[in-house]
Amino acid sequence: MFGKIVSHKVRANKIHLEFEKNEGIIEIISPMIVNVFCPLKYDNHYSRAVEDLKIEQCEILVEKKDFYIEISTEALLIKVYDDFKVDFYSIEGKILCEDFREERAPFVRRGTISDAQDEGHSVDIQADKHKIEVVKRLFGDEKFYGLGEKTGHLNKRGYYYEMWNTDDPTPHVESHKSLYKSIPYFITLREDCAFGIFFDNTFKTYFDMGKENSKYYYFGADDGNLDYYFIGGNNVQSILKGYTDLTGKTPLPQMWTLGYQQSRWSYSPAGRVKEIAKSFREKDIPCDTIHLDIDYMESFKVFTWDKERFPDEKKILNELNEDGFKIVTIIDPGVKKEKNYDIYETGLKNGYFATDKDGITYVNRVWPGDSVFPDFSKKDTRDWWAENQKILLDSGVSGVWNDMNEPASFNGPLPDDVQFENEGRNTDHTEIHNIYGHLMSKATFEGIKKHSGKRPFVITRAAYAGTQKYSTVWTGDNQSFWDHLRMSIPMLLNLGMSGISFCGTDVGGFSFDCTPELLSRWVQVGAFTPLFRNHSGSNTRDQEPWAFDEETLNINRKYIKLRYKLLPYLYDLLWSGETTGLPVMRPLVLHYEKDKEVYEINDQFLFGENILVAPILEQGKKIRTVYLPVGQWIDYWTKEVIDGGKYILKETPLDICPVYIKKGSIVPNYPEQNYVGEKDIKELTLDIYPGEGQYVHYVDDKESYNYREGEYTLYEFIMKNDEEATIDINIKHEEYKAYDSFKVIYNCDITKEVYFNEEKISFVETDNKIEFVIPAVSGRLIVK
Ligand code: MIG
Repeated sequence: MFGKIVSHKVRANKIHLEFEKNEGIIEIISPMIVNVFCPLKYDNHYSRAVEDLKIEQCEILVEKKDFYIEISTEALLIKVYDDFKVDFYSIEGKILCEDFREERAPFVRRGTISDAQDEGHSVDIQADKHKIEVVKRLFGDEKFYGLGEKTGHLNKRGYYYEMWNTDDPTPHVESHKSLYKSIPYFITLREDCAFGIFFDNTFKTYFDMGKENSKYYYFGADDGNLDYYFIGGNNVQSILKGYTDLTGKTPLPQMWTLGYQQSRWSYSPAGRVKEIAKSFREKDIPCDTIHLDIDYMESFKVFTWDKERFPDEKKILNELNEDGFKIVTIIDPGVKKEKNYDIYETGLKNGYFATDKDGITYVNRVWPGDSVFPDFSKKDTRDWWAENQKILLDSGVSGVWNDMNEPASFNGPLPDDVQFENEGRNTDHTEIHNIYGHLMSKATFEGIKKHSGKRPFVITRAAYAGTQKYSTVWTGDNQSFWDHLRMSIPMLLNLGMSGISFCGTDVGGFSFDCTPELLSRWVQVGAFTPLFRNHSGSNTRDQEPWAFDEETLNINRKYIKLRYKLLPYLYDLLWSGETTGLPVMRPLVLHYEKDKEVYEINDQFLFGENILVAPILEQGKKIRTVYLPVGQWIDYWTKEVIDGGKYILKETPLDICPVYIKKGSIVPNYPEQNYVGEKDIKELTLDIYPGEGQYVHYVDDKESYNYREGEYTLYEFIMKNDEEATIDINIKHEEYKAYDSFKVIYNCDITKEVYFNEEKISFVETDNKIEFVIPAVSGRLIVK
């Protein structure tokens, strides 16, 4: 495809290579990040994921050697050979990533496919050669993480996936090569080194992570440019930072979006929505949000209300808002083809819809019947769609849920030849498919931002790399299966490893009937997932926290209340994630990458750095092993201090989800509330697990962008634990009126005296802990 290197030129941060048959460019983005590019289709990246490519000026050395061109930054050494083979080394000379020089050689496969298929078996077939293909050598010590929303386990090594946004209602199992989202990015962890590869190509892409043969792995595409980023780093965390520096960070959301959310297909009519709201308050279960699925619309026409079911939507939404409920409405991309329906007419008049190859508006069937599809690849269409969000906001809607945006239709994916404007580079569906939902969420985000001034809440089903900037995601139509609860953990963890911090699954499962036990265990996981929404499909039996029996209700209440208690901690995680790119839900490997024991843990995760969750994912299970990494951990329920670096056994009656707090943690807690903002919280509880540790707590108005102008307050806590324990409290930034006092829960019962700024503080002693109150000012706390 390339042939021999003919010449090379250095232009600023780019090394242009001329090969016999093609050209290639190595672009140094930063000392750690390198782009490998060949303009097979376009002369430039025209990326939909990397919207603001920042080049870090750095020293680059380029030298021609006998058989290759050597490029070095202060962190990486890159060797480019004939045929555009590129090898990456650390600056110390350790080989990190090497192009495979031989031909692909699949493991042996025998028998005839057609016989098996005739009998109805689904069979894996041998993947062809792809138009674009980069094959890398497997050294044998690789673990792969990321690739967005895939079925299977945490480590993707040994499996094959495709990136082609897919709405497949059959139960998601390991043979699904693609689901709703396409995030062509993965992290490779090897012994003593790690790196990321982001293949920024929106066509259908292919990722074989060593399935075809254990000597190599590859990624390929049907079309587009050869355009991938090699992201080096000292550890997995810094790679995630590098990737999100490119594609964007999950922004801090409004705090209410982190509360509990209740959904169903569909709460309708208005009276039913009111009934649901009332039940939450009556049954003493906190809840912030109720979702309206497709039946609130008139004939499924987007941006309309069914006037029979919701005769006065403004009035009812206003009443719900006053009771502390936010309303989120679903919006699909398909616009009903109907004369005099103004969304359709306006779109048609302005050429906002995708067309067939003859330029005629393309029509397919979705919920509204014959529908047309906005061309979100075009800025004018996005601006128009953004304006339409105002219609919802004016009705009192607080967030928008984008569904069916793979895009899906009742006849499967749109045909390949549907035409899109693509900002002047006219193209067809094969290029736009994987970014359709991404661009729809971008439009939705921008509209809500413009018209509300607040941090938008958008939920999308389809996504591409970088969607985290605009939207939270849910993992689509799972089923009320234990298998799906189990699989949700690695799926969400890998979404987090792919930059999407704010994600969740339908708690309780979407299709099929949930059981009381499954809902009880699922809500225990949900309490620790960033998006905490119970949703279920049409015709499945009721799945609200109270739908079954007293025991299930109590368990739901217990864990939803725990979630509300932890809200300030969760909010801190999202705030810090804006800088670090680290997700809320983390595989243990993100913090303990030197510990081989954690590489394949599929059934435990960290909720931020300080809280380890080891949920029950099997029916009837009343005891489980938990791996505690090195250090000391405190059982959240019993307060027992346990040495880590080993497996322990934990008994798990139905109301216990094993949770451990790292020694040296300070966990901020809120008092009980029915919904975010119900109380003006003037006293923050600090749940302290004595030891060495630091914590930063962030406070702002919970909804606006004023924090970006500096309107926030930061408390820093530095805890030392020598003879006597000291906690230094420093207010690092104070431009938002936060707390008057801290209520300290100090989880240690051998205390004799407490001093704050040298003043003696009285405390009460309860089992295993003491409690006292101090003013929320800078100072030194001493516990003897
Ligand atoms: O064809 O709007 O994944 O959450 O409830 C089904 C109805 C369309 C699929 C979504 C699901 C939603 C449902 N939707």
